[in-house]
Amino acid sequence: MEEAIVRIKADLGPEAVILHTRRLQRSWPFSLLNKNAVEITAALGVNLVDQKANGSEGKGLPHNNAELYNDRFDQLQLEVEEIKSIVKTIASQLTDPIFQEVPACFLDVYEKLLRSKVEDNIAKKLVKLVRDQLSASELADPGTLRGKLVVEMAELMPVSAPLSLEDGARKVIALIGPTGAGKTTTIAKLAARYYLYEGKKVVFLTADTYRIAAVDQLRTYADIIGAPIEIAFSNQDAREALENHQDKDLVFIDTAGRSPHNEIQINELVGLMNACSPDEIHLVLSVTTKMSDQMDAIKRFSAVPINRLIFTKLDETNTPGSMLNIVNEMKVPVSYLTTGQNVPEDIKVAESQELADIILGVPLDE
Ligand SMILES: Nc1nc2c(ncn2[C@@H]2O[C@H](COP(=O)(O)OP(=O)(O)OP(=O)(O)O)[C@@H](O)[C@H]2O)c(=O)[nH]1
Ligand SMILES: [Mg+2]
Repeated sequence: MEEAIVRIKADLGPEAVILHTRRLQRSWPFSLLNKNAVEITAALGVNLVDQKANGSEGKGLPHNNAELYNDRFDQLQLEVEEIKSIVKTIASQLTDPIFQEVPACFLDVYEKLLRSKVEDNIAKKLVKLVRDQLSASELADPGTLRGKLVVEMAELMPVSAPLSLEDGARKVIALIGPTGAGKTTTIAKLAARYYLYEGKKVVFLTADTYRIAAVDQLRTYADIIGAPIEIAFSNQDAREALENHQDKDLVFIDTAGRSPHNEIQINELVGLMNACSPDEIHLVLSVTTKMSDQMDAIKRFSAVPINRLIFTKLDETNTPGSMLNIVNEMKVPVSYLTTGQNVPEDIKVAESQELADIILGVPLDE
């Protein structure tokens, strides 16, 4: 130990500080070199002048080296704890047989999926699917691997074609979902598009009569595109409104946001859907909502025969992996994605590969 310290002082000068020492028992098989060794970590430490220049003396610069190193040590200890916990998570995954004998880029992919908040079991399933289908040389190529992954993800996320309108046949579309998910805004986007770009005759029907502002919001959009709006206070009103607008191409039914925790509200919604028997019922979910709340919502709304999913607010999240979890759980195709507040611009027809790309972090194109 003394010998080592002398060498450190010779190398680093008298200011050198010992950070860590360790005695090592070396024993080499069949060797005459069996002897003890010491390992010492030393440093010249931090430049006090630089710290001052950076203005980091805010809470009082330590008065001497000992204090400075104590501070540094505490900070390092925190960092080490953090690194230990990350390593622990990754290490626990590495023991999973899935990660045996696959190239390191698999971990990259896996980590990307988890960071996007794809559920662990789905991420692992994808890794396994891709591994089983590619040869060793294909696996070694990140491009091929990613391409295959996108294909497998896309397969898990079916989409529906956009609203298709046969001549003469009216289509009734209802949007349901939790409060503030974007139902009204999405209806406005869809209606405006079909009216402006395809010249379709559109009518709005709102059953959201709990708040005056809600009716006004939809009325504003109806006024802009010059479409009629019907307000249904009861299921009977809704039936009559549908009766009165036989000549339209598209009926959009806007519903009040429902708290997934309120059974009565959900039952009311079921009643309204029965009264209107829409051709399509789209469940609108915001990707900014946390996963457990999303799962709660889909459980409650499953009382309604949902046949499409719309994901909103893709512009506001960097964890869009919840889309994959939800589609995988509900087995219902995705119809539209919305990407901002602008009516009618910020909406796109969902495509499976694009959904996969978004989840893997490809930015939304403008
Ligand atoms: N950033 C972003 N905001 C959106 C998007 N879609 C809707 N919003 C905003 O989300 C808020 C709620 O939208 P609404 O359309 O009123 O939601 P809703 O589901 O009808 O809400 P309730 O009727 O209260 O249940 C509004 O401020 C919208 O502008 C989107 O794709 N991106
Ligand atoms: Mg609304």
